[in-house]
Amino acid sequence: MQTISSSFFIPREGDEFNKLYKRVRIMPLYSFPHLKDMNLRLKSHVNRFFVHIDFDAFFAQVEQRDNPKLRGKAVSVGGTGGSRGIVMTASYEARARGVETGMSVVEARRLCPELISLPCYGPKYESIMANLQNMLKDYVPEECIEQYSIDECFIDLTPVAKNFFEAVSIAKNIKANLKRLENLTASMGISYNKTFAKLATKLMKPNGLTVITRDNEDKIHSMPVTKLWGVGRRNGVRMQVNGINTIGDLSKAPFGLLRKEFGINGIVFGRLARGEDTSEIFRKEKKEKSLNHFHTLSEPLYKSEDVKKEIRRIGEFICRKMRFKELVAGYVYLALRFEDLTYTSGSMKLSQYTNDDREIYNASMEIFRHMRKPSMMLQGRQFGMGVFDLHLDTHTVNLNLFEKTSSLPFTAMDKLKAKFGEDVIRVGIES
Ligand code: TTP
Ligand code: MG
Ligand code: MG
Repeated sequence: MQTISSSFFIPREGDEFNKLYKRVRIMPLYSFPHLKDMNLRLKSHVNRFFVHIDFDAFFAQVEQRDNPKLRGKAVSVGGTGGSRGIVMTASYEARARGVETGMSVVEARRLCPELISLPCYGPKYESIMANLQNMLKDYVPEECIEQYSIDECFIDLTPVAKNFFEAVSIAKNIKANLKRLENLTASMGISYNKTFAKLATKLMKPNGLTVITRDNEDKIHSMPVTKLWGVGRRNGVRMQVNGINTIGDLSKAPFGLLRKEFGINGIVFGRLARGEDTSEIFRKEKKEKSLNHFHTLSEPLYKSEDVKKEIRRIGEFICRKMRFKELVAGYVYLALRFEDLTYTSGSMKLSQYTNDDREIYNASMEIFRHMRKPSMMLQGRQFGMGVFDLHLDTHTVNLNLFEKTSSLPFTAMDKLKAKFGEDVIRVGIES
């Protein structure tokens, strides 16, 4: 996939602002490991290597990068660029003056009169994370990368690192590459589980890199318990009442007490504090793992020509469904049931995730070439076609806009089809 520099985006202000503001995802995609995410059967959870990356003063750092006049100054992002609004983040210079996330810009100005308040430009920040995700694919398979929030991700280095020494050298390489690619700094935490990696990142900011092994866990244990993900302010207060102030205290608390006070979450908190987070990389996938369409043919098929037409018709229908749901597929399959109820089918891995009519058609025709064909003597009675290994299309949608090869105007066609029916317009697939 092509990588575009995020500085490509030109900030827009005024009326556009509200729209852009809404596009920034503030909530994490995923909160914290649940009991169901823990692989409780995993016996050895110590020989794993996770890296957590979190950009430093993310939105503010990006704005300072793109406008040299803002460097070294107290800058906040959020609000309308004037005095209204809330501080989403502040540069380290502004933080030194007491400006914090969540303050109103008015309040922040009171603490720091020279504060420069800037509007937030969501698509730019999102594209930086997309570029980082893309870059990480040079280090590990995609399944080992988890985007956790707009400025954070986890990487499971277990398949590529034999020990902490190797994990650290890969992490350093990623850091240097990120600086080169985006000219931004991020802090990193490395540990044998995701929870400790995430906590480790907080230990050294900005531009830090902290390694937590079994031998220096006391660094994590001395952190306040409220730093643990999932322990909010309310839980934090209840823990303090029970004498649990640090993560170390939590790691020593009896499970009976934790269960009584916090229910099943208490057990999870206890395990996380003990370094027993056995959760894996979590990938955001849509529930629908497949989309398919089967139907009994009104007229039995026997000519390859007719099968071809059917493939095209159903393929377009499935692709339109995928585009509507913003999904892309990794596999396509085809099935044909004959009059004698025997059955032939085949599937194929697509060369890249797609919802493009032409690619699905070409792949399906390739499958068909290897399938048993209907004939006059044994006609096809039921036709089925489907796609699976579905993923959300976010990256492709954003980045394809900048690719040189023009894509077909599928969205416009989809609208026409929805209005006038499937046959109104057809792509010249067999070019
Ligand atoms: P954070 O990683 O929490 O903060 P940060 O990157 O600004 O600073 P740090 O160096 O401490 O990591 O959040 C990432 C971005 O998300 C942040 O730049 C602004 C945005 N954000 C919000 O819009 N609202 C919020 O409540 C928080 C916490 C962050
Ligand atoms: Mg950050
Ligand atoms: Mg963050």
